[in-house]
Amino acid sequence: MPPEAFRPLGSRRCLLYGNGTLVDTVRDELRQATARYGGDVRHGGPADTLADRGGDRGESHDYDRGYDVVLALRDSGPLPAEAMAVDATLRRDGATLGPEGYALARENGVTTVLADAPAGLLYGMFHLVRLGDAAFDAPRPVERHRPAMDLRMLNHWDNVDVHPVMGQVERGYAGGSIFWRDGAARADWDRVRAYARLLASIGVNALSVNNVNVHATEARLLTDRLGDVAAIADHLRPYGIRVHLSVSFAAPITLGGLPTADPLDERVQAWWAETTRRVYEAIPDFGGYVVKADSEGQPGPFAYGRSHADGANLLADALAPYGGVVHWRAFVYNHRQDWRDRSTDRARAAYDHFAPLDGQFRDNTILQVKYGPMDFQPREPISPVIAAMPRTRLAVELQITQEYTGQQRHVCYLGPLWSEVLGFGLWGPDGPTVADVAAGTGHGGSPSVPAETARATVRGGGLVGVSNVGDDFFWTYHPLAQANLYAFGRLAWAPRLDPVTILDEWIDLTFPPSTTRDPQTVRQTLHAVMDDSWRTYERYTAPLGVGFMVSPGTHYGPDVDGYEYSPWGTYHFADRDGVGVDRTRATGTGYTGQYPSPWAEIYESLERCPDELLLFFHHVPYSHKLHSGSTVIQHIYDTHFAGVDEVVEMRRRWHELAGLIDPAVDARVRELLDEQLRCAVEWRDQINTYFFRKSGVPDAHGRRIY
Ligand code: GCV
Repeated sequence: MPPEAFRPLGSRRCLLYGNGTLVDTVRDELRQATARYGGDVRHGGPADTLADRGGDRGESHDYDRGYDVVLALRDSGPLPAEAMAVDATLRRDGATLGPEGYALARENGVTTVLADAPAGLLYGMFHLVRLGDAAFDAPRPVERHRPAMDLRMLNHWDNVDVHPVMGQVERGYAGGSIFWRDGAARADWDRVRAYARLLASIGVNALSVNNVNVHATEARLLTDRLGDVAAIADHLRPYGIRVHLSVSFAAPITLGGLPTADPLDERVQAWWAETTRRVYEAIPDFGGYVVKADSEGQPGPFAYGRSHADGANLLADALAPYGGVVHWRAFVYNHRQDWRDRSTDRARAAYDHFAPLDGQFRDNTILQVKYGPMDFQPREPISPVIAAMPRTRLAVELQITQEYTGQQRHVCYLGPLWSEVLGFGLWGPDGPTVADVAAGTGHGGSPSVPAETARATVRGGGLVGVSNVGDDFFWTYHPLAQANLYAFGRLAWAPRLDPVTILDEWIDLTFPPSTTRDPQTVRQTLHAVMDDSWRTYERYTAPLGVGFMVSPGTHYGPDVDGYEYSPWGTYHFADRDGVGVDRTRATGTGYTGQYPSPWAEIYESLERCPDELLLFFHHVPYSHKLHSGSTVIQHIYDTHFAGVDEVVEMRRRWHELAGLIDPAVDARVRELLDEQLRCAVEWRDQINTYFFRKSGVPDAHGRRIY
């Protein structure tokens, strides 16, 4: 956020009440903003607190000069009349704000933010920043704001050592890590602090600092390199962010010198208990562990004939005395598959492994499930695991880093995708949603747990996003990719927010209207370029939900058969007659049976399956008619021509911003739009040519196919 975003708040006279680290952060923010824009700040509160704050007295201004904003903890009174009135309304309604919520109101020319705990005050202050001038114009009745999800977490896939294949940040497209460089902590604390501030402004409250693929050096962050993690924690703490660590399941062997990592072995349990005790000694507010086990080569409990529940509970028990949680990832599948074997279906794997374990996990285990059954494709059905485990805390994992969505070289605003994911009715359009399960506010039950019981007992695990931030000048390489980080935080706080409204907020904060001579054009152009960019990306890449078709390894650019004969389990089965994966119960892998009704029937049925997922669930002839009226082959041609035309238009629109925004941002985006167009043309031509050659069916409109 440029300083200008703080002008409306910074030009006001602010009163702040309360104590604690996070309240001090609010005070410092207000001081900075008011010093720049002519307002002032008085940190009030009980007399004894003031006495501790010698410096504050000096710069506080006289009450009689009035004030425009009050930010207060409710128990720090006596408060000014306006705040007392808000408090009275809350009491009358019996409303609680929780540890992170706040109330906001405006009356008699005073804007008030009240919270029960310091984090609420911090988030309330950033709400005022988001509102800008609107926070200080018309009266506002008392509004209550509480996050939908308790845990709003980022995972960094950052390596301490530069990995020979994956580099400093696995699937990172924004330069190096902001935490690590060439085997050591960077200690560039200014950027870490600025990052923490940025994350607090969107409500993120947890962050893991290293890759889930834990290599040798990174494993030691748990023991002799714990000091590095503690130092990062010190810089995130003032912004209400708790640090988590990805750990290796084999750590008792590799770090502890034990002959085994068997979760039922008492020596292993004692090692984790003692190691975890030391972690909390160094970082008292440590959040917990993140684990990728028995997945893509990472060690896990299978080596000892134990289940994922045994493995997760081992760590959960070590963390429980300190209030920590273990995020155990459900991304488990066979990556050494034989492409000739049509019975193994990667999409089935997470459910097959985890659904039978429902009810066996400790309360402080959070099963972290990718939103789809495969791997963050631009279009996948929702993972059936999310509906299948009413007695397990589930977190839903999104990928903010754009591994499969253009790698921060393409404009691809993911707010609409995530909004669809979070709003998806797992038991039909009107039932509880993915967001309800992640938030712990609703569940439709399972064959063994009636919906009523599930609703009463479900506890949410929150939302997790794989970060897209690095040490690049623009933080996310593509300046417009910052909107994805922003949208992640806003949707974790309020999953029902409209993604276009979120984008509007981001545009106003990032390109404040006061910084350009034509704010209207800036806003309209950014919407024109970004609103539909995810669907544009979908149009010029793999069709109708079939997924992959990307270059193996890098995952950038087209390679239709790149994974077709590989062990990774990501196939499309195109031949001269048709394309798609038969995942039906009747004739295919049976995957559709992992869904509750009505989706089990809808996906099973060729007639009812939504067009956009057709090839994920069915193998069909090229002549198959879609609901749209088009055939599959004509749809492939049409969407690929349209996708490229849309990128041409995006580029044309962007060029209209010349002279209206920061030239450095303009230059970077122009350069990347050129690359996006080049890459989209490549996708179009390879996909269209491939399917034309396979099918022999010409384009109905006679356009150029090679
Ligand atoms: C961190 C995909 C990515 C891997 C990533 C993995 C995961 O397979 O390509 O780089 O590893 O997902 O989520 O663990």
